[in-house]
Amino acid sequence: MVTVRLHNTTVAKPRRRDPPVSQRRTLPLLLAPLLLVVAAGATSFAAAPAATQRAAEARPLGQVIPAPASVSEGGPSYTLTRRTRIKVEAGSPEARQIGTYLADILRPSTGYALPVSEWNDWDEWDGRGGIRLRLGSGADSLGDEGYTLESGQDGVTITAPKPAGLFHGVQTLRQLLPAAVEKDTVQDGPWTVAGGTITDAPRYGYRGAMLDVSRHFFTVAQVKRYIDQMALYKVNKLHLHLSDDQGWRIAIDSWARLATYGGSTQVGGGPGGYYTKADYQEILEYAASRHLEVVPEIDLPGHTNAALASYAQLNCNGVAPPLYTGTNVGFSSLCVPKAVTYDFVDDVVREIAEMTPGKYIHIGGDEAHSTSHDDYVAFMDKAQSVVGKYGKTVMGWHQLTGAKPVKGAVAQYWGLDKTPAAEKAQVAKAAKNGARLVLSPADRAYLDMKYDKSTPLGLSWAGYVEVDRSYDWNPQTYLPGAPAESVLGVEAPMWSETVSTNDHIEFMAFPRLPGIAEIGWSPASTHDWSKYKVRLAAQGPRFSALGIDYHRSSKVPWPEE
Ligand code: NGO
Repeated sequence: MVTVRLHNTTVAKPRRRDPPVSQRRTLPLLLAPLLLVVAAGATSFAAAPAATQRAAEARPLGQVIPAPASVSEGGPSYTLTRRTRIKVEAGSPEARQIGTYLADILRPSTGYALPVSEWNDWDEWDGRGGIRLRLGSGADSLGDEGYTLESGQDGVTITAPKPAGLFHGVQTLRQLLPAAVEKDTVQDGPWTVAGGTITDAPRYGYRGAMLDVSRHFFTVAQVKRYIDQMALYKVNKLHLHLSDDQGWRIAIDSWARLATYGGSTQVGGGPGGYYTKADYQEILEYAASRHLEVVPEIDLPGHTNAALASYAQLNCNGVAPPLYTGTNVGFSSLCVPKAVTYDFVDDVVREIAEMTPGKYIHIGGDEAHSTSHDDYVAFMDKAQSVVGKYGKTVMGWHQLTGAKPVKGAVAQYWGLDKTPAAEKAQVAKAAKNGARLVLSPADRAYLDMKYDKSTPLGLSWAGYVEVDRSYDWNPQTYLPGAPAESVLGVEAPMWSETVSTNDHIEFMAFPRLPGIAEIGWSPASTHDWSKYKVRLAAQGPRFSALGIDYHRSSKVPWPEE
């Protein structure tokens, strides 16, 4: 692993011993067959592909992903110069942190000093131009994550009720500047932002991406790199799948062997790894600095071979199975009748709850094929009450709706379009009874599915998921009968049976992740594949400038690079 400075943070860049995935033509990964039993007022944006844009021409204000809620273009543009300064709301450490984050992105490519300083007398602006990050001032209706961005002759002003809104506004500003602004060496300008106003706020509060760090372990630096990529598209939840049959990835003091032994391998037999509590803290802090909440998952009662291998007493027969490095699912289960099982669950949930500031703890609950239905229901009852006891909100895969979800529990739907109506109805019924939903339909939102049959990585049990298919669905109407208000949002899971490097993550996530992010953020009225694909195409040079090895899907009119 080599490290590079990216946006003032040391992050990992995959070492390119192999050619990037986008240049591979064959199928390099021969996996054991995966045995899965699937229970399973906006404007229109006339975007010009980047290659056809003249350098001096500012990109249209609406050429952003996710599409802003409302755009009003017009008036003079603003061009950054070496005199540009960044002024942030006085007295807000968070606003200052966001100003510094923005400066760290802009300085290497523009070569400008871009000093960051505090300001509080916004009516007495000194007229020298600049970027202003303002908190409050009448924008309260925009909620926790909304913002306005006003661009004119003397600068760009982002105003938000809360710091998260400022941060999202900064992502919009990044995308309004030429793609070369993302590079880490000095580039030619001009750095011009078109004139006008954007008023923006998200459709859903939950816009997630999941990383399976169990099937293959990813280092803190690798996770940080993905966090930075998520933040660019206003994703605000990082779901970490921290345990599975192949590896336990988080240190638990009271059950130390979970990590030291249970985390010692991965799919294919590599060395695996785990996060110490300090590592996990580092991920939490980094995510928080990008205004993302971490949702930790301990998958129970199935998908637990790594735990069962670490402690013999967790097995009904008292015998620890060997560690597992294949890709089958559904063969492991905690011992539901044993009391020690609940000591284990209590200790694990307590230690994770103590470390995690976010409100959710995800307890899995998928593919418990080695647990009887009655045992499953009994187990999920107890596990949910432990999550509640430690003050967190239960999240689980949607099989939880086949047990007794506690009030306010969040069920994560991972079925398919063709999942039997009865199963969808069970989820919708739970939603009518107060469960809330996060939608991750596997044949739409799973980033580990192949794009098409020639994709060199990924699985295909849910079918091929091309870029248009992953974008073209509506969370509000997706599950018939589920009340609209039960839908908290969407999440794009990245399972890692075939994914083991940042290059792999990036090839599978880009360009599908920005589409899921847009479904979560943008008003339904902006949803239009024919327009979206043009905006997506314009992101290609930005992906490249960031070193993201993306899939140049033939569905998207990418510019020449
Ligand atoms: C399923 C399964 C996971 C696999 C994944 C692969 C869920 C919720 N359980 O999704 O164990 O890794 O598919 O796509």
